[in-house]
Order: sequence, then structure tokens, then C-alpha cells
Amino acid sequence: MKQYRNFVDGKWIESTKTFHDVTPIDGSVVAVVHEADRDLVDTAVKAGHQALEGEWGRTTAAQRVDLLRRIANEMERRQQDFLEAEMADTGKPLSMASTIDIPRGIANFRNFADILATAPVDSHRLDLPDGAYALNYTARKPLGVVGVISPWNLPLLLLTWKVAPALACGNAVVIKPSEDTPGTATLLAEVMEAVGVPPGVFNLVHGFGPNSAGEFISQHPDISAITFTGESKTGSTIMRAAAEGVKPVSFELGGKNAAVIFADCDFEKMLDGMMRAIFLNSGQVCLCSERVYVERPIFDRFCAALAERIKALKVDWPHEAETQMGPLISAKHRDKVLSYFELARQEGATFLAGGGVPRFGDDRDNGAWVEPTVIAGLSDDARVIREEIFGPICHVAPFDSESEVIRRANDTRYGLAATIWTTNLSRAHRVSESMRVGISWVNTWFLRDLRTPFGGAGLSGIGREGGMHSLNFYSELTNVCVRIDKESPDV
Ligand code: NAD
Ligand code: 6OD
Repeated sequence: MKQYRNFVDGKWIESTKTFHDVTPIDGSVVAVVHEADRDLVDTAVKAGHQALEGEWGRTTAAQRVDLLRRIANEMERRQQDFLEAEMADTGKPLSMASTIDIPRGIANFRNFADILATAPVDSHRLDLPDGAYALNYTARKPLGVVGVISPWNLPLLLLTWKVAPALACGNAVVIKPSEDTPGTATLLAEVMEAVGVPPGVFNLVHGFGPNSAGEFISQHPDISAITFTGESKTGSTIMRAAAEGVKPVSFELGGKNAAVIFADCDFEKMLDGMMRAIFLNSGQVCLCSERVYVERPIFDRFCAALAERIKALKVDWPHEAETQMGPLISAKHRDKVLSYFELARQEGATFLAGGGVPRFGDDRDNGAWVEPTVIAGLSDDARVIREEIFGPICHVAPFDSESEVIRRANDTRYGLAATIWTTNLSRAHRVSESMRVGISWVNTWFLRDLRTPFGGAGLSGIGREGGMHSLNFYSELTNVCVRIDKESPDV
């Protein structure tokens, strides 16, 4: 059986306590995972600090740019291994993992290498009344040892989105991938070892959240900052732990995202986009649209067309080239999603498609599959409309005016993303800017430029990462202010 070990201070560490990494495709065991205890997390944090005091702490930005590029090259060489590990852990289709997860994981290192290589030094000249002036410039230094806690939905993509800029800025990291997806993080540790990242700079600890590696990281007094992606409730627990040491946190949390579809949209392009926005990764992307508002003149046409497209959606073995949707991440998460299907029934929803569990008559019946589902007819205060489900389900509702739909779309405690579909240019700008979210897409969805700010409002997060926003989070900035006298003393 494959073993996923911890990687601490440049060494592979086993544990007497292990758990099974199970694939949601058919419930079989992928690997035995070695769970880190509090002592091992402590060793990892100490190793990080030692690395910062040693050779790693003296690296130049140019050396780190070179290192990030070598990491990307080695990941590319092992692309197939990453692909197999990600698909086994998540059940996501080849069509997605090979075009989004793994290439983006690699691109994160290349992009942050480029961003660091071209990062400007912030400087300001201040003229003084006596004719002298002050020159200010900002020195960028690492924060220290950064705790990185990541989720299961886009495991490599979201982990490297944080690890790449953290290393670019010269930090050491202690990472904890989700207990459901330990595979690609373990491969990433192999890559770090292969390219010669100094011991202690990249530490991987496996485990769960409460009373396990996640909690040990967030409570550790010598962790300098925490970057976390996951549920809003978990974010709030981690924030309480971080408050003790007044530590910087960067949080990318849950969403209950709205799609707003105007009657003047390009209908077929919108339908293609909305199929992705609702069902990509079985709806397990924090940016997915779970609330879809459609202008009344095209509401019935939209519902009929969506139901028709769902009939053609290929829900099948992840390795088949044509497969568009795989299982959910785990039986536990499938049960949560099914409980929301049940709640929708109790709240009086009409099911336009799906609502159950597909039966395959083979090993997949032991997996974590659900049907792509569309519901309608709920009022805006129903729990199904207000709570994040994180599955292949959306609620569709008609609207009559721009102001009404802006109000309803913003009527949520979350604030991550919105997608607006219209051919009216002014309306596109007006509506997208009025969304209380971190990102508004117009006539597209999940199109990412890694230099742009990414994050959420309200329960969806704290701070922004991406491009210079990431470099600023992962750096301690010191402003140096130099007074330059008007006259030289020898005048
Ligand atoms: P989760 O919060 O359950 O777990 C995320 C990570 O936190 C895991 O590694 C887990 O082990 C760890 N963890 C859990 N409890 C912890 C604790 N008490 N202390 C420290 N660590 C703890 O989230 P998940 O189920 O893995 O991911 C799905 C959620 O993530 C959804 O809510 C989704 O919207 C959100 N998400 C948000 C973004 C974003 O960019 N905003 C991206 C992806 C996922
Ligand atoms: O693309 C990204 O950079 C990003 N952070 C995506 C988040 C997706 C959420 O599931």
C-alpha cells in the first residue's frame, strides 16, 4: 500500500498514528497517511526558523526566482504523477485535472517567479520646507514561518497559490493539506527535495483540523502568519487561535455566489458558461453559482435549456476523456449535500433536474456520487438559498428589474464572486461593480489572471491574494526614510 509520510526538516517522517486516504470514485483505499502529532509540528516550526537563520535567510530575490522556476520545471516533468494523485484523491475528471488543477499548480510557481522578478521597489520623495528632502523606500523581508492550511476541492492549485508567493518572499512554510487530499502535497514535497530546497524551508505535515495538525499549526506560538482556505466556520476558529499572538491572517472562505442573467445575453454562450459555473468539479468550487437569477422574459427558456443540457452531461469514470462530472469528495460530504436536497424538498422546492444518487451497477455505487440538480420555487429567505451547499446544485429564480436583482444578489452574508451575463455594456459595468464581492465576472466565469486581487467580502474572507497583493501579505515591509540635507558640509 502506498504511504504518504510527513516531510520535516528535509526528512521523511513516519508516524505510529495513520489514517486512510480513500477515493470517492469507489470508496477504495488510495494510501496510508502518517498523521503528524504536536511534537512533529513543533519540530517543523523550529526547522523553519533555523532555515531562516541559515543559508535560506540570505538568499536574494534573484536566487528565489530561479528556485521557483526549477520547482515548476520539476513539477512539469512529474505532471503525470500529479495528475494521477489528484484524480485518485478527488475523483475529478481528466478533462478538468489536466487543464485546470495541474497546469495551474505549475503556473503558480512560474507566475510568482515573474511577479517577484519584476516587482517594483516602492519609493517616495518628500520635499522639506528647509530645502532638504527625505527619500523613502520600502524594504521587503520575509514574515518568518508561515502556516498554510488548505482544502480538498482544488488541492494542488490552492496549495501552490499560497506556497509559491510565500517562498518567493523568502519565508519558510509548514503546510497541511486536507486530510481528504494528501497526495499532490506529498508529491510537491518530493519536488522540493529533488530541486534542493534547503531543509526546513518547506515542511509538510499531514492530519486533520481539530486536535490534530491543523489546530497545532494555528495554535503554535512561533508560527508567524496563517494563510487558510476553507470553510468560513473553520476560518473563525483559526482566527481565534491567531488572535492570541496578533498574527496576520489571509482567509479565502466560503461563498453563496449569484449569477445574474439578463434577457439580452448571448443565450448559447451564457448556457455554456453557466453549465461550468454550476457543475465544474461537481459544484465544489468556492466560486460556483448556487443562486441563479434570470430575467423573466427568458426564465422558462433558460430552465428548459438547462434541464436539457443536464441530460447530456456525462457523469462517469474520471479517466474517460468525455467525462464532465465525477463524484463529490467523500461519502461524508455526499451526505451533507443530500441533506440539502432533502431540506429543499421540505422548504417546498420544485426539482427541475436531479435530486438523487445515480446508480451505476458497479463499484462506483460504493463511491460518493450525486446527480446534477436544479431547483426552483424557494423564497429568498429559505435556508437552501442562504447556506453554502458546495455541490452540483443551483436554485433558479426570475427577476424583473436591475435594481431588484442587485438587491437580491447582495442579500447574503457571503461575498466571494458573481457572474453577470448581458450584451449591454453600461449595464455590465454598472451591475458588476455594484456586487458586494471580491470578483465579478462579465460574460465569463472562473477566468483567472494571477496578478489580480483575489478574496472575498463578509463571510467569504479576509484580505486579498494574487500578484503584488500576495507579495505584500507574505512580506514584512520596512519603510526606510533617509533625510538628505540641502547642502553638503564642505560648502
Ligand atoms: P474545511 O474548513 O473543512 O477544511 C480546510 C482545511 O482546514 C483542511 O486542511 C482541514 O483539515 C483544516 N481544518 C479544519 N478544521 C480546522 C481547525 N479547527 N483548525 C485548523 N485547521 C482546520 O474546508 P474544506 O471542506 O476542506 O473546503 C471546502 C470549503 O472551502 C468550502 O466552504 C469552500 O467554499 C471553501 N473554499 C474557499 C475558497 C476561496 O478561495 N474562497 C477556495 C476553496 C474552498
Ligand atoms: O484561481 C484561484 O487563484 C483561486 N484562488 C481559486 C479558488 C477557487 C475556489 O474553490
